[in-house]
Amino acid sequence: MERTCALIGAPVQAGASQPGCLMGPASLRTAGLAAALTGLGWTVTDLGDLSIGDPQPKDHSNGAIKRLAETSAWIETVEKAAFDAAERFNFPIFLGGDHSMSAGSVAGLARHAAQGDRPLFVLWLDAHPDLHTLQSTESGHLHGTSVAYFTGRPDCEAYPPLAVPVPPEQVCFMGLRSVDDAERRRITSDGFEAYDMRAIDEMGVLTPLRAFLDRVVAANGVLHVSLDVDFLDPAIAPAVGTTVPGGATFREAHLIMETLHDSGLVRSLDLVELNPFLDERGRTAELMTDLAASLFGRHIFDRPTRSMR
Ligand code: NNH
Ligand code: MN
Ligand code: MN
Ligand code: MN
Repeated sequence: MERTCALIGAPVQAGASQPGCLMGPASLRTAGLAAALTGLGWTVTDLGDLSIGDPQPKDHSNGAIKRLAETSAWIETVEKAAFDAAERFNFPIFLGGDHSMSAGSVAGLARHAAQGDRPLFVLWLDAHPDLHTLQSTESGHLHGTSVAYFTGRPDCEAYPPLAVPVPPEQVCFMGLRSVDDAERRRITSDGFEAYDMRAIDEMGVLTPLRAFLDRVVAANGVLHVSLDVDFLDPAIAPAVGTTVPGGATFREAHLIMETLHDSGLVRSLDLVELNPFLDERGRTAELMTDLAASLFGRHIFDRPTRSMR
């Protein structure tokens, strides 16, 4: 199999509660992401950073919303870049940037997967489900709206039109521990697969992950992974504006990545919400890089894999 990987920087911070994610792509590059993947046998092409022009201001009836025009422009730009990268490379990695960029990456990847008649599944590793619409967000921070957008929920019409929505049943949340009321209602009513931190405490990460991967295989799907820094416990990953105590441990996160690698199902990755201004001597950037390396096949010992494909 050809192993070509593209790095695409999306220095977007308009959707976050505080500035700093702008520096995320640079920090991940500094941590040695490209070299780590090259060392694992991948041909890595760094496509540099995307940018948007100066968008026209956009008003919205929800007065809480912050920086709608910029976020919208980023979604449109990242959507196109994701579609193109999936066309040209086996494995695009999107370097954030706040999580609003995943509204664009997932939308573009879903459009590409549909062209090949494959359903796109999404593993959303995050303390938050990011399921607010433009009506329901109270904070107005638009990084909390990505999943609502790419699953095609109403009340996201101020964003760019969505070509191919991802059905909620094809989305799996792991690591949830900060869920707003409107989001909780949608998770139960819309058929998302959702594992909160209590579920991980009780079962570990493998049982839920394998249940989801079995569904991806059964549907002949392709899988996208969206990794928000705040999925991880703040004790090991301090570089994020929205730390929530009680997150995934170092080994839980690596075991997820190792298992995803063995599955052979993953075709793309977002590394998002890294705020290098809040990091400690680059440790969060290094951890995110090491987690990506595990997803790309770095391992301790060889072992017979529970091969899925
Ligand atoms: N649900 C909150 C909001 O909408 C928090 C979202 N923040 C995130 N999401 N970091 O991953 O404001
Ligand atoms: Mn193609
Ligand atoms: Mn998020
Ligand atoms: Mn989050």
